[in-house]
Amino acid sequence: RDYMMIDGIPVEINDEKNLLELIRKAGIKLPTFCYHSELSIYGACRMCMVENEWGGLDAACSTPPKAGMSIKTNTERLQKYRKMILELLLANHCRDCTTCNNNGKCKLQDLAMRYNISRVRFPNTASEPDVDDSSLCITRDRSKCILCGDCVRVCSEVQNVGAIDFAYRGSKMTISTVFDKPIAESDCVGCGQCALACPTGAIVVKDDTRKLWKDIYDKNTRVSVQIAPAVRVALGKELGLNDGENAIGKIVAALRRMGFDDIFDTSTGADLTVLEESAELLKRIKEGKNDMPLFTSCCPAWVNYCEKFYPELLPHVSTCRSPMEMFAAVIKEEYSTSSKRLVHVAVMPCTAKKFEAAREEFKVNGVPNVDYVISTQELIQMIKESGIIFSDLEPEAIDMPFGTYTGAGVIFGVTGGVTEAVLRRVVSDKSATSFRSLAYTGVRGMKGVKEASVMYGDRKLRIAVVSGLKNASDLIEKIKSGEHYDLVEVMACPGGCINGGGQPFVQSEEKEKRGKGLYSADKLCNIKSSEENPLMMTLYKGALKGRVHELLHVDYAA
Ligand code: HC1
Ligand code: SF4
Repeated sequence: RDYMMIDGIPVEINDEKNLLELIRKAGIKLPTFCYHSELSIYGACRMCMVENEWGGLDAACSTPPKAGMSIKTNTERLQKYRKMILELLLANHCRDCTTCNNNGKCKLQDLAMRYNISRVRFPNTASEPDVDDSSLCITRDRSKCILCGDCVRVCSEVQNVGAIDFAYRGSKMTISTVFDKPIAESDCVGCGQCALACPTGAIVVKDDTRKLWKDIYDKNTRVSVQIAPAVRVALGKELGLNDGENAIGKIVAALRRMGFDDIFDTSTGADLTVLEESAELLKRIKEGKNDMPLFTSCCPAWVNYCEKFYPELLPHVSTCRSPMEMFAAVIKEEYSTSSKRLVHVAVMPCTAKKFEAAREEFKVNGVPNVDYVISTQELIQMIKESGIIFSDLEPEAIDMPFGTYTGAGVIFGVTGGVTEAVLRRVVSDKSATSFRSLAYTGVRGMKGVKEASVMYGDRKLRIAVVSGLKNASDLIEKIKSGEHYDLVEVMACPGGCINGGGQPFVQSEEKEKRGKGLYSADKLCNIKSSEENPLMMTLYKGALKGRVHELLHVDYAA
């Protein structure tokens, strides 16, 4: 076994990539702005410097651990050094913390507090706000940028989009789109991963809560809401629960107290998607045309990416609307005779859903089926504003008439979930053992690329599951060079919606807990397969009769 000394204590080295990981394993919260385990090392912020045994300084993020090494993480010199960096950053940063969208979530604010910075010795050189509000998904304010480059690296390395990059040099250095165009006119697909990675308020989720509050308070408006699968396992920690704990009952209770009139679960919409998407898959297989593989279509950032970077693949993208849009079309139909103005809200882990909701394809007479999308982060904000003590809430049930959903719908929120749900629908053996074995085909787990094969009659279905758009584009290149798949599930965010751009930021281990939370929620559902949801039959015989194509499908290739 290999050991090294950290602050005089021996720490075992396992497979830690760098000192930073080992130091954190040893229980020391070493500060950093620019280190993310999933991204390349940039080493620019210098906050993670440690002192080696010869008195030299090493950046912990870019130094590999070595047996016999000895370092100190907290000396007088390091304290001074870190304070100096923080003061320099603060001198150049706006200090309107109390009105910043990122107040309470900002790393700069957090570290300034941790290092007890009560005054800044340098003159204030902060620039005026420089806000780009053009995107429906994210808002940028360059004056709050600390040039850590996290957004640039996530956008190019994880998402293969490269919508933003460093521009200019020296004191003029900034993060910019090509030709400094508004972000909405760039290649940005709205995934929000940059906002998730941004340590300050320089990139944040677009805030739609103000207009929503207005509608909630308006007596002549009936506000219905649907809650996405991944939201239930991601807001607990911020509101006093454990990571990954399924909080759906408390969310329903909170929404009811806030004044929402009808509360539903997007998992019901996901059941509709499963039925439509499996039918489409089987039809395509039967017809044997040149339109395989079938790509899933529920992730709007993936659809945007496909439209922008691989338009020739659009005929391969499922014509199924996302669960959010299928369900919204059905809900708006159900309440179309209401005497009140109808507003339908979707609580989503995703920023790109804001864009999807505004797409022309999902409007009827110019009115969107989903009027607002509120991210998990915005929901947390609204719950806090309401003064609700979330952890004390008694869980409540969702409303009828759309009160039933299956485990298949719930697992949509984690990478591989859509595939597993579709497989539950298409396999002929519906026993518990058969469903359990589907879980072990390779579709589960947090890996960015997964493969599985399942027998359908005497045909072997080949399936790929990818999350993160870089993984998607690598797979597309493989397909283009001749690899065959029948079904490809793509989720733009690594890990799927549980790690959506609108969720509170967490480290990798916590993402896994969110995934596990959804699989536990599935276990609690007494119906596991979408076609067994009794509501489906009612819908297909009722509201959807003769209107399946109109309400549940969309042709992105058109
Ligand atoms: Fe998702 Fe979906 S799973 S896209 O990740 O298909 O956002 O949670 O609601 O629509 O159901 C997101 C999550 C979500 C849709 C479903
Ligand atoms: Fe890049 Fe996604 Fe951010 Fe757009 S939202 S800039 S695509 S990371």
